[in-house]
Amino acid sequence: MERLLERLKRLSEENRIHFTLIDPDKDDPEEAYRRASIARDAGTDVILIGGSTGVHEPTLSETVRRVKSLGLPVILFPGNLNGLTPEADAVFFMVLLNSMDPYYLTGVQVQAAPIVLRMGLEPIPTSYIIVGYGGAAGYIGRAKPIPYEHPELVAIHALAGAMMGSKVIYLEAGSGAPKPVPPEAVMYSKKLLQASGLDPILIVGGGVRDPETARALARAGANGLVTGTLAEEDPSKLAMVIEAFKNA
Ligand code: 1GP
Repeated sequence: MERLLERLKRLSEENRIHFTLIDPDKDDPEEAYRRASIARDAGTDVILIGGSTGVHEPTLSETVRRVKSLGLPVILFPGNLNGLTPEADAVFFMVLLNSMDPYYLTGVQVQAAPIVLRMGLEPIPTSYIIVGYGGAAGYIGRAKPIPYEHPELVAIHALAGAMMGSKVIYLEAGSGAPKPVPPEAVMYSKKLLQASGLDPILIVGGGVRDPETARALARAGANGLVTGTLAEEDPSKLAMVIEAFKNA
């Protein structure tokens, strides 16, 4: 069977990928199912499930089971060890590249690695880079967010992530960010990633609420867009954002 990473790579080469993020701390399994089904109808490709705080493993497993019944791939987006469940297809095996805390750089990965193996989850090596606002992920992950005004710093973090072996580079402004990752940061990152010849999948998320922003990020070179809050606050807009991102 095709591995999910290969499928993501193929999807990103054919077009672009939209991810819908569901936080199992905010939504119970039924609500998560409802939200994911709206997102599927709006054209999302992949469901990400995870959050920074309050993840209760049995609820997480039930949420993944319910959401998986919709037929979309489900990737875990864990904030910690409690974000793992064998019910999912894969896990973003992440290093929070600009964390100041060794726990988020190697500690949690060492703890998680044998569990991921035992669960049979496909690990997708991912560099997670916090920009600007940072939100709960930045605070909990003890990140030193890269200022919005320094897209060149974002780009060299992305490049370092690729050179260390990440197949996915995730630029994160933080859930509910008042300002998303600037398109310049995506553009500079894409340029360096392409120049490296490694060309991992470049994903961006946090604070994207309108089609114009989604289009600008796509044109800057993003292969993937993550939205979470939008599906909670304004599901009617979701289809427009996805359409704008994919057909930019
Ligand atoms: C957060 O990037 C995601 O990890 C999604 O952010 O909730 O602001 O869409 P939003």
